[in-house]
Amino acid sequence: MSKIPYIGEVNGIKTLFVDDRPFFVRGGELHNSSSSSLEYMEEKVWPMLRGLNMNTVVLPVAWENIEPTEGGFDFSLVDGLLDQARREGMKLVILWFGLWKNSESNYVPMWVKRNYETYWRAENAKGDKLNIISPFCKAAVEKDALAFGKLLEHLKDVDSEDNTVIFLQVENEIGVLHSERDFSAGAESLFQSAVPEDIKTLFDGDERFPANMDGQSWPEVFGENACEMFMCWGYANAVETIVQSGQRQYKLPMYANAWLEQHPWRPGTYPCGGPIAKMHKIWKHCAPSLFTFGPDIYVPYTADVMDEYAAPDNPLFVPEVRKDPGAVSYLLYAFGHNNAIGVSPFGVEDINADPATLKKPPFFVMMALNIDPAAMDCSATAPYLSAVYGFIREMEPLLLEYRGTAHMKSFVKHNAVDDGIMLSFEKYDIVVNYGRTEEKKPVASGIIYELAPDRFLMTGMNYTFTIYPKMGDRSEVVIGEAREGRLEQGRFVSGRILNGDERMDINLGDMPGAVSVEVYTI
Ligand code: N0T
Repeated sequence: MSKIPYIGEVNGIKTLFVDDRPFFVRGGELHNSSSSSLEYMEEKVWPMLRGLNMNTVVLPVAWENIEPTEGGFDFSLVDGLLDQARREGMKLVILWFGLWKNSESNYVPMWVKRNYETYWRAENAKGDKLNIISPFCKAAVEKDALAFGKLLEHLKDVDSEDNTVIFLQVENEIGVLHSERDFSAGAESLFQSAVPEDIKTLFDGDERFPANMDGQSWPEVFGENACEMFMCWGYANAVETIVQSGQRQYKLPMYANAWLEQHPWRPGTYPCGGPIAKMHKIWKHCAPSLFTFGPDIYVPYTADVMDEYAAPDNPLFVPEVRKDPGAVSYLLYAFGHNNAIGVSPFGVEDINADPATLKKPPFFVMMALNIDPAAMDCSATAPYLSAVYGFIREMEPLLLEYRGTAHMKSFVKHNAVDDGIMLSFEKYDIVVNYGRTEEKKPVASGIIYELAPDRFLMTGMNYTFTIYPKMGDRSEVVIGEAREGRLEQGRFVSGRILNGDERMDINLGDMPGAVSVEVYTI
């Protein structure tokens, strides 16, 4: 048996290890229904993924796929997906669509759907049943946990030699939609009961809440935050039960993903109770077996979300992000700035598909997300995604060596009016000038390595740069030698020496590239 994938550290930075070596996930997530059919995968998915320089496919395995009748487990679909992935040389991140998928309970088996008395639903304030099994329904959580345990037991049997599955997502975009919380009788009695000791201790000293919480209920203690905190507590406890059941069988790393807190910003308009950034404290406390909470990013302020979710105790994994050419730039930034475990554009099989066959996202979704429809167009993405993923692969040794040091700095153009950044290094300051944002092109982004005080490696796309002395230093900085080139397993392979006219106009173009620069002062 080879070593099971795990989250370890390199230079103090949380890193995924597969086969005991650091592994950067260059992923893509499939549409929800693709992996429910092996034939569909063969015809419409795998051929579309070739040539993109991906190393990982993120795909759903649903409870209804593996336990069609109660206690009757069938892993033929899972086995088929594993075989196909191995043949394609891809790793898998499995999305466990159990009790909850985008809030609702649509992926539970029919025998669970029909038995709404045992597996009771959450309710809105008016007492209408929602299509969401309540996280406070112990019977349902136990059944999900049992099925998930069986899945992990099976993976241990069939995959512990190959490590095809590198980690799993548990449920999908959890939380109550269309209601600010679960008002069912089962939830209500807990909501009105005293806040549990551990939660009181967790928020001890938080000035938003009363100093003495003894014997007080959720609304008494947490006021207008009560609904969301209460639902987080309910969901996170349920998820921890499910995760533990799986990890008892086979201890693969696991995470949960979040539908962001976004327009129109009220809990219930986005799923209430999910692991959004401001709820990480309670989620981390109640679901400590998860290694991270990943953001699903469709909003235009992509880099801000990455920055918000990346934290020392929350290594960045982006399970879903837009896949237009502009968004490709953020993938480089995620590794360069946020030390990401991995990234994964959503619906990645569309990238190589005939654009005429693709469904457009509904207009109201685009409106709600404040996204220009052009920004969702992925018809021009393939060459850029392929190049950026190839580039990241060849950069891995540099990332591993320089991450966490002051000798590596990464940037991305945050929005159309963002025109650059000044980066401070030991002997020089470098001003990066971002290129214009153009439709169907990557936006400016890059990583600059300070290889020695006088030597820099500029990588990325769509920018120019000026190297200045430190403020107050009156010397003149001159580029002594500039070379264009490419990266190969962490080494710079030189192409032309850029002198003469070319030296006056050094820039990084639309495709990710590398320029090495040595300066001197006069
Ligand atoms: C995502 C994806 C998939 C009115 C949507 C995004 C995926 C799920 N949800 O294509 O269904 O499985 O995780 C939610 C963002 C919606 C904003 C709508 C505003």
